[in-house]
Amino acid sequence: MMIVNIAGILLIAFIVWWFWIYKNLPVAVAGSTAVDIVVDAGIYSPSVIHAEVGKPLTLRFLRKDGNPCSEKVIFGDLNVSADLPLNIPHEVRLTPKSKGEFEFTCQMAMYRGKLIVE
Ligand SMILES: [Cu+2]
Repeated sequence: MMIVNIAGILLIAFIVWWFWIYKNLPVAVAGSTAVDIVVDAGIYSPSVIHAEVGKPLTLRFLRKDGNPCSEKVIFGDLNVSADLPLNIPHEVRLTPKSKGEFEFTCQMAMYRGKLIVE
């Protein structure tokens, strides 16, 4: 009984870590060079990108996940989407027009990333 409880607590701790801590850790700052983002195992890495208003940025997605759902990356609020080929880097260029936080996701929003424009 005790072992079951401990296993349950460990499982909960793992889920919390996975969804709230680990997924939000990697951060990149967009500058004059492209930001490389790996799409694999349910995570955009890095998943938080900082950018500046009015400055063009290039996000270079490398999709390693064969799941067809991950082949699209959608920036809903920015009206930008792209098809990501498998294992071939694909560049998405955009220029944020306003400050704010803009989410980008795969088709079913299992993959989630955030563009923070300052
Ligand atoms: Cu998906």
